[in-house]
Amino acid sequence: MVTPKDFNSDYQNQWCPGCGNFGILEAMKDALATQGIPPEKILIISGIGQAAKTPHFLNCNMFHSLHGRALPLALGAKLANHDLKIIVNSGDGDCYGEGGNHFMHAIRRNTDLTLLVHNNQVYGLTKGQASPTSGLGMTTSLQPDGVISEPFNGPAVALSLGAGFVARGFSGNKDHLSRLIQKAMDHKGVSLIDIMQPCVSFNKINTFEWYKERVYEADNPDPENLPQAMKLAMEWGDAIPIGIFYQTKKPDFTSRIKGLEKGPLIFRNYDPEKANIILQDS
Ligand SMILES: Cc1ncc(C[n+]2csc(CCOP(=O)(O)OP(=O)(O)O)c2C)c(N)n1
Ligand code: SF4
Ligand SMILES: [Mg+2]
Repeated sequence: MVTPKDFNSDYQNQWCPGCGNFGILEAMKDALATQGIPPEKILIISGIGQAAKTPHFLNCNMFHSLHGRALPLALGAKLANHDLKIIVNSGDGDCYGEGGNHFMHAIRRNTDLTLLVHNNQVYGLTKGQASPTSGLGMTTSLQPDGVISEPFNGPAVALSLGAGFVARGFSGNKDHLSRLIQKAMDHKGVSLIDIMQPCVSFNKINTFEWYKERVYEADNPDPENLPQAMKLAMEWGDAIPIGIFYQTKKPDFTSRIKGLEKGPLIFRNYDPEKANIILQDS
């Protein structure tokens, strides 16, 4: 039997006390243990940022990569071994800003992975500058007159790009988030959970209290109804829905590749002579 404790790691955690990332970490341990997936069967990949430190604090295979570059690495790992369960932990800056291009193409390709975006609406690691999701008018050390650009809505963009699973979660509701993560991991193809994650040090607007007054649970009763999903994704302000906004089945990237039908590449024999022939011909 796998328990949440099996995922405890020895790395020293230096997130600020009270950070919303702790709720996400606990929800992940709970989800992985409830699913009974042993640590060695999971690969967690991240970019750079506070969110991207998450894999250090989980005892399983991990790759802490470059800013915005977790998704292409995940695609490479999936091509090498499409039996792996892959989770990507990314921040709002990492995924929607620096890695925005990869976000778009991971959805278009429908790479089979679960993408957890820790959305604290700031660049936490670099001390609180505005991120793509910061609200209009929010002041920061770098935006003393307030943010002047419209915030990026990850779930709405994912829906418009044809993502097969789109959800929003809240790090202050661990049980609900654990359920979302499990559903996302069961989904074949890319699954996005945009997680509202208070940054207690640098975001004094979108705090736990702010969210608790607004968040309500609302799965889309007809999960393939795209207009209804878009309505939920766009709802923001006095009331903010959390839940599964959209889910539909479609072939994932590796299942469309004929050469992978015989099983994962890592279990095949590597013949350097054949590779040399291709290299010489090219
Ligand atoms: C190519 C590159 N550009 C910029 C940085 C500096 N940098 C490190 S983390 C970060 C922002 C992280 O913000 P986010 O992804 O929202 O993560 P958070 O720390 O808020 O969890 C930036 C700009 C970097 N490390 N590499
Ligand atoms: S700076 Fe913000 S996101 Fe980073 S650990 Fe502290 S509270 Fe968490
Ligand atoms: Mg952030």
